Amino acid sequence: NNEEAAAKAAALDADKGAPTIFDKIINKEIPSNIVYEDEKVLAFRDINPQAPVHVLVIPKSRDGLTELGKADPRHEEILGQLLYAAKIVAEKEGILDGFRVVINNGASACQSVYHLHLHVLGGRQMKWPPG
Ligand code: IU
Repeated sequence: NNEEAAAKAAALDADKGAPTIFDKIINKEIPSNIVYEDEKVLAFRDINPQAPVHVLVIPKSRDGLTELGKADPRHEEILGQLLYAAKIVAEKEGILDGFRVVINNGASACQSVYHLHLHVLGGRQMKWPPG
């Protein structure tokens, strides 16, 4: 379908080094609602929230991480930092008692932006299995 084709095209562009919308958010060319930021990581509210708390946690440098499936050993440290930042976000948002961290990888998992991002979701009862 159209969405899948668009996601595949976006993945190809990103693999060739094309910037994504997240670069503009990182560079503050596009405003975002920042929840947490440090030297390596940025966390900001999703523009289309799927839960009362929906925050995206991204590496400031994509460094080839268009998707988790492209990770290699040099990414081990940033991957840990992203997951730890997800915990800090959950703590700041007051959802440590129940929250979900999601990574959509690839078109068939509905990934739409090809710059690795963790979704931190909470503030409501989550369901399982996810769709
Ligand atoms: P996905 O896992 O690639 O589907 O997630 C991309 C998310 O980025 C999605 O939840 C969008 O709502 C969100 N997003 C955003 O927060 N700001 C934007 O400018 C764009 C997408 I484009």
